[in-house]
Amino acid sequence: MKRIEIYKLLLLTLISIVLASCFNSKSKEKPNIILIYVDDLGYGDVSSYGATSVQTPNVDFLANNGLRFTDAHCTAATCTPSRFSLLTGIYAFRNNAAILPGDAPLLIDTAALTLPKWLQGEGYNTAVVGKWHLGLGRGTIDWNNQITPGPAEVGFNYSYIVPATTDRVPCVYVENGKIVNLDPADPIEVSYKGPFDDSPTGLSNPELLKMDADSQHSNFIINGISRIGFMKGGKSAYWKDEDMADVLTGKAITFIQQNKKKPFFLYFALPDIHVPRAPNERFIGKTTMGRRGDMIAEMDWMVGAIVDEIKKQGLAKNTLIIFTSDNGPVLDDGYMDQAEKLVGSHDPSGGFRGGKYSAYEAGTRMPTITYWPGKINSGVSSAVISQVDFFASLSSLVSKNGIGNLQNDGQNYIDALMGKSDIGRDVLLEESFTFSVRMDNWKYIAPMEKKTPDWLRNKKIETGLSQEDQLYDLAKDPKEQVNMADKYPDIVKKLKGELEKIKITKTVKR
Ligand code: NG6
Ligand code: CA
Repeated sequence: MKRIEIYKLLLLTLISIVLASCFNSKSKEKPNIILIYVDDLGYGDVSSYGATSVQTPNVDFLANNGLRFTDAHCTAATCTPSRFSLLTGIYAFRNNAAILPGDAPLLIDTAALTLPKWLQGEGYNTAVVGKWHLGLGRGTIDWNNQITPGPAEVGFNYSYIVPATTDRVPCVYVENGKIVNLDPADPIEVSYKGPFDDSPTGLSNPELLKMDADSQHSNFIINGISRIGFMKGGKSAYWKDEDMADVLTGKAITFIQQNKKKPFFLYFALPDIHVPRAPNERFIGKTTMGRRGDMIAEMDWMVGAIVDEIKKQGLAKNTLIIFTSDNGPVLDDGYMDQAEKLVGSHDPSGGFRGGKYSAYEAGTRMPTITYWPGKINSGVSSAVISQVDFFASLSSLVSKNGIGNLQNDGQNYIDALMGKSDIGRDVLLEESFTFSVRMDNWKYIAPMEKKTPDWLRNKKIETGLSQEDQLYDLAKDPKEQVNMADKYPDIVKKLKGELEKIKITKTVKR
């Protein structure tokens, strides 16, 4: 072979090596995404958002070194609807999503394209660890066999879940569709209709309880805590509430370790700080606010453990972490855990009105932080963000065309999430037991059409529900005190029109 031909050959080989390595590193460059989704954490519940009665150094680390949002929202003031929208990019009302009992069927259509399913198509390994609360199975669930459909059919390669919430049966973990540690000789049954036998309940045997509860939460007792609903069997599989933070954080860390070589999506859905509040003893007394404050300290530890693991594995530069919550804060949510008595000067709603279940701002305005060293500069953003946009936004981060022309309610605000733009939503929908719509400085709360449920009426919370139109000027009146609906009928009409536009949007194409 002539020397010139040898050079040509060498050059060609070199070019193909360079091209191949570019291609490979490109797929490796897809960022890992960790979504830390806290339960019932209010805008004012962490120190980086103004709390002083509790310190949250790990959340504050993300806030100080990432982007802290001041006007970011979950889609609804309760859990199931927010989680539905987060994973599907569709408003919860289109699917009648409401708080689910623990034996409800899977709420998400298994044919629907979801955020985790779409990421799987992009080469991601996906996991949900923690609270699910989106239903399981179809119709009657056989808890003793493979429970399906569930997270796997929604797009998660791995799942280790609390099926509903920690105040609802069944109080067992489900890993990849199977109840963990279930003894086949002691099969498990679940009912929300009535007791199976004369096992003690919170009502019949209050002396067995670690904390008293209201009548809804006074059914079957597990680990000294009465729950909503009844169970039979499955004793070896019962969870211990005080160990839950360790168990779930451990599962999340194992998933990270096992997937460090390929892009992954971890939806870490913390059961903290939802009731029943039973933190690990390491956190008891960490605050002066009793169990609710101590749960915040536990939640902060969980966040720190994940961030430390990411650093330890050398993944920080290639991992986007999003920290946020599913609905606003609540003090008394059914258990006598002294949250109201011990709250002191702490304001869980961070200066806004309302909280969990409420149409007022604190129902959906969430502490929200994006953290990605080297890619996101530290700072504060006032962009109006909704979690319904996470699917479209994250998809455009992962691939140039994102989810393309998939028609759902979400829009692409990746530039806002990355701190490249301050432009967020023009129109923001907030779901509660009614609808609120925000545009410019105005917030419109639609009259409550249905009857307010009794349990909600009996609570000491500001629901924001009224038979009248409500209009607030958030620029002058961020605490929503003065209803301006009579003074500005044209603005009411305009925002009502925006709400109608959202409502009549055509059903979603997959
Ligand atoms: C309510 C429960 C409350 C909590 C909530 C769900 C009663 C009286 N209240 O119905 O304790 O479980 O549902 O919370 O039963 S969420 O964060 O999952 O939406
Ligand atoms: Ca919640």
